[in-house]
Amino acid sequence: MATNRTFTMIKPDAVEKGHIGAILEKINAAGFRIVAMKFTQMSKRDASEFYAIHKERPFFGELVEFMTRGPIVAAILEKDNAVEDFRTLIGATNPADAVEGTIRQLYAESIGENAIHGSDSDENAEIEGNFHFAGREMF
Ligand code: 3AN
Repeated sequence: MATNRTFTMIKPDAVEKGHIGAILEKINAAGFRIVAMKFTQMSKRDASEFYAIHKERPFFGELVEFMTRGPIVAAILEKDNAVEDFRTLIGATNPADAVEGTIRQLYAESIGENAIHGSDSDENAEIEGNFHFAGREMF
């Protein structure tokens, strides 16, 4: 099913620095509606499962450590063309390459600690959203 929803996480680095409010402001200003949201912390097991697709990558251990070191905000967002428009709003994976005004250009430190996640396809939005909001029938 093509959806008008995507999934996001405000990552531990951005939460630690107090950027939750500013990031949510940008998300709302860009026309996304928050349809589900929670403040939570991932366990090592959660993060390993969530990022299983990257398990052979050299940065996998670092990624799991980082994503579990503090709380995150997980949310499901709705807007026409949500997945693609949200990827545009957050900017490139490496903040050094992110376009001016994007969330990663404004709030991210590095490719490893890059402030925010956005699903890269409708299919992954559904998988990732259901991972964090199981049983809520968001997709
Ligand atoms: P995106 O989050 O932009 O879709 P992916 O799917 O390539 O990027 O990577 C998933 C996550 O893995 C990134 N958000 C980032 O935190 C981490 N990551 C990607 N590449 C690297 C890298 N070279 N070194 C450390 N962490 C990385």
